[in-house]
Amino acid sequence: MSTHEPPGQGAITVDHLPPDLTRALYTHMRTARDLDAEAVALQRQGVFPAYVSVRGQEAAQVASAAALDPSRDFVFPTYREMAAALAYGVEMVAYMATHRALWHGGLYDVMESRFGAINAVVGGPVPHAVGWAVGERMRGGDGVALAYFGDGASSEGDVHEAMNFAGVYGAPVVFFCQNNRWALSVPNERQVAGGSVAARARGYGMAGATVDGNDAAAVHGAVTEAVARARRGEGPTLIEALTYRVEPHSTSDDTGRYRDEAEADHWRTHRDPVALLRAAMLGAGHATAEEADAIDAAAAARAEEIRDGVSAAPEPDGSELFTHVFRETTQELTRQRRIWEEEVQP
Ligand SMILES: Cc1ncc(C[n+]2csc(CCOP(=O)(O)OP(=O)(O)O)c2C)c(N)n1
Ligand SMILES: [Mg+2]
Repeated sequence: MSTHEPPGQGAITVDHLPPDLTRALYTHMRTARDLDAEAVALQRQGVFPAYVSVRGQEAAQVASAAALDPSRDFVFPTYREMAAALAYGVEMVAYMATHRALWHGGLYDVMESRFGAINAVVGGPVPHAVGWAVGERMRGGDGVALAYFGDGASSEGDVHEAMNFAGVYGAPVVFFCQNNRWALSVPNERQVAGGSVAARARGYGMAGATVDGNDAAAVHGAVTEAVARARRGEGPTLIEALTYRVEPHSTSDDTGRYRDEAEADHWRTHRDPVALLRAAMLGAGHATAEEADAIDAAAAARAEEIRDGVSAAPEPDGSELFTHVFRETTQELTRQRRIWEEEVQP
């Protein structure tokens, strides 16, 4: 079995989830789906220099972030965690401003939102999460760190070191791998030796689990359990959520050069996490079709509002380029600033 045959090819169930939680997950996933489409359009219109789509990964991101407590936990994201940011309560105009490259690392407050800066270093958020978690324990707090990373990141040295360190110190971390089958143009079979990221947990002395990443209820259950374990002081967990990147790696990528689009179509048609959750929610009687339609309409309206907010955000003053590089500026930087003032500034 390939790592990408999900455990249940058919429907998912939310019978065991509280109705309000089911509706909240659906609302965030639906909003993320619409905002993602708006973001791709903004890139095409030249408002964003580039964008990385989360389409198809909404269940993995929303259900994992929703299992945390934003008042005491801390999230360490990659560049592809828009749906997690939304579900975690990050201010979304400020978050999306990062993709407009408006300011160093975006405009949202990392410390207040407890959602780290968007990190484009593959594997980079993982050691950061472990460092924070060890610090949190030394401080006597009961917060838990969640590190997002991809299947490609799982082969980075940083990730190995971070996991081993967390295992040795029993750090309160949830390592959440979104295995979306592709690391840019490299498929799992050329990236993940042994075929399973989750299986490596044993070697690091921690709990490991594989979960259907397109099943919001399954993801929420697995992360809730891992968070509770970490909070009890019983150490880290490695969760591998099997999902699929249905869009290109980024708006600059051309999937025609390396994959058969029939594979992506299969996931789009049969494993769409938003459609799966909607059907399960209606099937469980957690919402009526009219209520689901109302959520859809509200989600589209919110996505448009965020889009308009980020499009209208003012350009920063270009001189800020030089402001936060060094506490005391260097001669070279002063020279560059003078050239910028003379030649570039309108
Ligand atoms: C340390 C480092 N090496 C290489 C890159 C270039 N790069 C950007 S994204 C990417 C693929 C990452 O794949 P994965 O971890 O599976 O995440 P996904 O993009 O699928 O979400 C690579 C190689 C980088 N940004 N950082
Ligand atoms: Mg990947």
